[in-house]
Amino acid sequence: MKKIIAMLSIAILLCSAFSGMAIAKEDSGMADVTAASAGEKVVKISGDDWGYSTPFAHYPRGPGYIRMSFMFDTLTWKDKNGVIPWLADSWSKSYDAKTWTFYLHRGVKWSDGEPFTADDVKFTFDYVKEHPQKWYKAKEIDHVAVLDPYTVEIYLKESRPAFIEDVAGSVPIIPEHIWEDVTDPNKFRGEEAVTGTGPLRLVEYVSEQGYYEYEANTKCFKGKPLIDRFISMKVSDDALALKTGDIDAASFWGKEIVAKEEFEDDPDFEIITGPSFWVRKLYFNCEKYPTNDKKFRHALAYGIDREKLVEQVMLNGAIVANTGIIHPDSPWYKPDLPGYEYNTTKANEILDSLDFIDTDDNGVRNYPGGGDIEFTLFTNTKDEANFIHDNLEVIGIKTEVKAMSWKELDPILKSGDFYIAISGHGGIVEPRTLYSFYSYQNDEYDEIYEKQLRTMDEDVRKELVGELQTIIADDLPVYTLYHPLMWEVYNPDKLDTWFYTKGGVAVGIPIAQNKLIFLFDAWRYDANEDGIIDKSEVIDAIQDYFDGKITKEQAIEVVKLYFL
Ligand SMILES: [Ca+2]
Ligand SMILES: [Ca+2]
Repeated sequence: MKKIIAMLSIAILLCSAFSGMAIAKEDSGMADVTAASAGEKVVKISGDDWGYSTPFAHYPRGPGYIRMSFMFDTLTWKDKNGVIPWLADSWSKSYDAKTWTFYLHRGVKWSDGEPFTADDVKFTFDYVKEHPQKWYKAKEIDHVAVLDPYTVEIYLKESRPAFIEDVAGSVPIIPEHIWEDVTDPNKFRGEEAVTGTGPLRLVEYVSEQGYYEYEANTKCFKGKPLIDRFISMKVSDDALALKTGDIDAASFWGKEIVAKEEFEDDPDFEIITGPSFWVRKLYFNCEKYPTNDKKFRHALAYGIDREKLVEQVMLNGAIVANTGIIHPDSPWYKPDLPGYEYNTTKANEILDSLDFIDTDDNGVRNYPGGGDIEFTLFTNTKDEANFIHDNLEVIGIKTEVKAMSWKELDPILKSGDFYIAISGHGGIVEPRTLYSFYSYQNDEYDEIYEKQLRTMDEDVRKELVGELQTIIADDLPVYTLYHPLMWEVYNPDKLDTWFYTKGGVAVGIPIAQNKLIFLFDAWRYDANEDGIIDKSEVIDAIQDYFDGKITKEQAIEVVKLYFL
């Protein structure tokens, strides 16, 4: 008790010191500081059109989810160290991981002023069962019970030890009072549709220009955002736009390593390096002849020089991928899987053994007693496809490269109207990324996938996840090509809070646009990252307060951590 009183009196002393000096500052006529804090703080990034930012209308890829997550919060979230409480302060699970109880944060309000309660959580899961969100269908939910306005229990049909990672940390909660009357959520637009609890609120969206303009949600339960306005828009050249100040931050990856390097010695910019949790793959249609033949898939894998692709096309801005999909830095990674090292002799032998012989001597192998083996190679990036086109030509397989946007490519993969295609995705840090392969059907695989979901013992689960990777690497429904390296380049004068999320944002999105960058975090003052706010770090915070960079309340939060 004595200690608490001592702490309080020091804190009070500091607080009064703050207010005294704040007055002194104003009296001394520091107009520039006042003007800076009165002016709008706008941060701009580059980006495409990723659909309207609701859980039902965003484009189902990482950047679409990210733009939606600025408004819509989840029960838990992740920062650079992993899972953190968010709409839920804490949670517990039953012994079998079938019942999950969440204790919600009190005093959270939707951006229209209505209170957020356990009813909204129950409503969300009930609603999603009838109207699937872009990335979530609530299939594993049995029912949800509201115990009181701040306690909610989620009952699952089966054990789900990774419920936090797989569901609670990624399913956006929506306000019941708004969505209860919405019958076609995919088409719901306007101010009401983007009512959320998060730090920003969408105020303008222009699809053709990929233009998103967000305003700070000053009533956000995590505190007033650090910026007033956030804009994401299409620019023709990210590096150039950064230099001219048209944008304040941009993501670079893979072969853009060259553009990134331009900023390395530029004192106006900072660079952080990402986790590379993304994979580019060659997809085979496993339901159509001849790509439904595993031996044929193996032949093509031997015929593709991944090392050279990484070196010459990716300019070493990538690493050769794990054939089991999961990234080598993930705890779920299964090492030592076959890589199908470039070997045209082996490729040719397999193709010969399948009776794919160039009978008419035009350089392209023929089907037994039929025409040339010729495919359209669908892709969204031409140069990689051209490289593979040339590789396959060497082993007598003819391809025609057809490049298009993600939005055109994704439906083709889904429809199965292809033989081979190049695509990719993030999330390759968690087992749930191993869920689907478009045309690939394998009952044994599906069984192991379902089993690992329910497995409580982490070591046993890891073995099962390893088995999945082994099956993929052997069966090759996809042949993984590379994991791109990633960087965020930003102007720290505009916003200096960028970071990469441990395990990726939500379902493993490896982009540095976690909404936490918009919010004050007293722990950012732990400059030497020893988990302790030291005296010198408190002094930094107080200095920042006097420089007008943070508010009095924020400085006090740092001071409080010092006394913890
Ligand atoms: Ca031929
Ligand atoms: Ca420290």
